[in-house]
Amino acid sequence: MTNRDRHPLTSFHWGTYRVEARDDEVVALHPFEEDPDPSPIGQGYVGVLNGPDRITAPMVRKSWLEGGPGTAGELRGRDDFVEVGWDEAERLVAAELRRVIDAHGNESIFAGSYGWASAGRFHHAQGHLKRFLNLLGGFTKSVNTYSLAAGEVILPHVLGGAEFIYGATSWQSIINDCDLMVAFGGLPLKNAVVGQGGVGAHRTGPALLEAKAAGVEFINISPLRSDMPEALEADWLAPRPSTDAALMIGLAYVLLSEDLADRAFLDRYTVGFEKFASYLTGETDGVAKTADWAADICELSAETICNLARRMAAGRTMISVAWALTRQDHGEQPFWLGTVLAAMLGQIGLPGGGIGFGYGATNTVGLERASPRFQALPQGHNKVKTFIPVARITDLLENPGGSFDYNGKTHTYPDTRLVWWAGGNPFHHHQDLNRLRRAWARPETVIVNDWCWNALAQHADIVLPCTTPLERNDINLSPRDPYLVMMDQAVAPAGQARDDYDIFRGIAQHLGIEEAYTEGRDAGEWIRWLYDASRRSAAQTGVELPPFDELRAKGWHKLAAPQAPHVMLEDFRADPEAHKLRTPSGKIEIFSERIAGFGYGDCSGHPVWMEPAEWLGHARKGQLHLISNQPKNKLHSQLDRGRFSQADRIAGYEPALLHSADAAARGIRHHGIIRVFNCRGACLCAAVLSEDIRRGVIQISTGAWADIKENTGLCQQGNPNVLCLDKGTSRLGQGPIAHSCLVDIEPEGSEYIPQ
Ligand SMILES: Nc1nc2c(c(=O)[nH]1)N[C@H]1C(S)=C(S)[C@@H](COP(=O)(O)OP(=O)(O)OC[C@H]3O[C@@H](n4cnc5c(=O)[nH]c(N)nc54)[C@H](O)[C@@H]3O)O[C@H]1N2
Ligand SMILES: Nc1nc2c(c(=O)[nH]1)N[C@H]1C(S)=C(S)[C@@H](COP(=O)(O)OP(=O)(O)OC[C@H]3O[C@@H](n4cnc5c(=O)[nH]c(N)nc54)[C@H](O)[C@@H]3O)O[C@H]1N2
Ligand SMILES: [Mo]
Repeated sequence: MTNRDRHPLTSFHWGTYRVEARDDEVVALHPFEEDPDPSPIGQGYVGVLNGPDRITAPMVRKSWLEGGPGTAGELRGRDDFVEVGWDEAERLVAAELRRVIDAHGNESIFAGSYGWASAGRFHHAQGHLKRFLNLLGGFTKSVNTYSLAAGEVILPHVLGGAEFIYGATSWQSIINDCDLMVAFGGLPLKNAVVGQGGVGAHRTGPALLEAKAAGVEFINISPLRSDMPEALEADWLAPRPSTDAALMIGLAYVLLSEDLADRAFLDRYTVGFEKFASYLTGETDGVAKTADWAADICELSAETICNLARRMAAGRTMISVAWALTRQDHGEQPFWLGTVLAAMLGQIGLPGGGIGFGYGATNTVGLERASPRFQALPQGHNKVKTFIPVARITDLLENPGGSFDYNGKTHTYPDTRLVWWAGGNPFHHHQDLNRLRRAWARPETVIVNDWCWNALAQHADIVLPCTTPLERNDINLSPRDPYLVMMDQAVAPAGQARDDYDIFRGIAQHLGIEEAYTEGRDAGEWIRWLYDASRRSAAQTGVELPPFDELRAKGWHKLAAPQAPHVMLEDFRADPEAHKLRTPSGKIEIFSERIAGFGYGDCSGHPVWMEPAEWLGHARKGQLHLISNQPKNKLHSQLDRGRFSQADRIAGYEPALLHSADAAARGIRHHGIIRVFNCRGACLCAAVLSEDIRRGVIQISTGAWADIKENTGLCQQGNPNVLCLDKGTSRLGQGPIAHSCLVDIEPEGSEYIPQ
């Protein structure tokens, strides 16, 4: 064992590291020796734990403290904070919970609290928040994710479950048997560094190189060339953003008209193809969805579309549809259409072929691994039935008593009095932040657990400072990763920061529910309890885990990979009667009677092309399509102020990538400061000129900490969510549509007026 191997291990969503600390300061994070392709993102922790953005004591917003709940909500984000002791903070929170529950009921507490928090099985912020509030009678929750809400809602209708997202055919199967990988939204390695719950060893980068070496060819369909690693020598097709549905329909038309569709597969394994075929040929609406029709919409040539369809039919083809394509208007359609295309090719359930949802979106998709069931912290029971689709947060706050549609039913927004967020950052993740900010003024109380002064903490009334994974013991026990890692505390907590568990325990004491909340265990005892229970349940599925003390001594354990490469829907293909899908027909639903029965104009019985709310097809002169994709140098907004993320800033500004010709037309120079704006807001960025982005598109990564304090609607920091549209994908999925957004740009300080 070298000196380095003696440093304690810890896991983050972006990798596992050995942490070198001196005098309670983290000085370096060394890659885990098992990781062939480590990520540098972890370096962002060096220097921030005791830095200027750390929250070191419980804080209460001044007006709220002086005037009580409901005072001057419009000052949130601009008010001063007053430091209080833990005891006072606990008493204030306990009393406010009592008041709100007694006067307005539990449904007036919104604790949907979406977000990625940190890796670690026990110290999962949302898990504790929910367990705690359930003991008090519950709260209004949120359903689905920002990642792919529309996908999570459509797939059960089409394939009978959302588990296919993480149940993709393995990389090894692609390496062995695939000829062509067609990736709508690319295979961005920048995203594959991340895996929710923690990553032991990075697999996607090496797997792609193995596939290339084995002769797999790649097609990158994306506005960005960089969405496919250069080494894959992919063909790059750059359709207009938010038009992949039209492109897929054009491809389907070519397969149908050139008799390339596998009729035997469609007959045996799917329902409703004939109805979709009538739409393709124009029998239903008088418009044939030919390659020329698609070419007009997505601005690829008809020849390109025909050739792609023929190439897909010529060998074993894996279609990948990025999660990003669900985060656009009508985001249900690309997952549905990708499935229809794969069904027409007749390759679903064959090694190396068919469809995968979001290869490259995380390290998890395609990873060879066993999936034992691990024990989670018991959450108790939420008696409250009200919920929101996760991205309807602003609607909830604006519209108490209002109704919304979701997946076939109509529901009502409760009257929210108290918002509690732990482990997520809506001032990062939500669209149209200026609108969110106005709605955010309405609740009487906002409580936030976080460790740093990001825009969310600044917009709270009561701020409860928590620890980071480096300041506590935990265990990385993710069913989506083969590595189990003991996460050992590396440094003492900064200031008065506490584990979320202890934050809730303290408040529970004031409410007389401490024993019910802790069940008499401290954090260490809970971690052992979680592990022992996981070990027992893994053993039931034939997976042997080492005893806790053995794991602790070694630091990590790797689960054996399954022997045969996993092929999604292999069973169904082998015997569709014995392995019926959980759809109403038991088959793949190209036409869904159930969805048709909902009567939604924006999601009908079979997949179709619909114009997005914002796209280049109806842009005003000068407008560009904004792609606000995931940042390569961090996870969402986490560690934005860290040195790794800040190193990519240009004179302090967030980079915005645009085509050199688009820049020249507007008098914008490389690294010039630009104002990016639309009717919803504006932000400042530094222009980066390139030929590797489609013309008419501008790209700004998400993640910059919103700085919208001054009520001007302008974010100095370059957070694209001041620009993005806040609207549901459809009445079915109600997912976020961040990627369907038009903007104008101008050199900062110019008088340029858009026409
Ligand atoms: N425009 C645009 N917007 C997007 C997207 C996009 O593509 N474009 N993508 C969307 C997607 S896919 C997602 S998943 C969301 C992500 O949105 P979020 O998951 O909300 O973003 P994070 O920055 O990861 O927020 C996690 C927060 O938890 C805090 N935290 C970390 N560890 C702990 C802990 O132990 N305890 C507590 N209490 N807090 C902790 C962090 O400091 C941070 O504030 O963003 C969405 N927003
Ligand atoms: N480094 C890093 N990795 C991450 C994350 C992170 O914050 N940082 N976040 C993680 C999370 S929570 C998630 S959900 C996943 C998300 O994974 P994805 O959803 O795949 O992420 P994005 O980066 O938004 O989008 C991928 C690419 O799709 C392309 N794209 C956007 N719109 C269109 C379109 O209309 N058509 C086509 N053809 N292409 C389009 C964009 O160029 C973009 O780069 O990433 C995960 N991985
Ligand atoms: Mo996500």
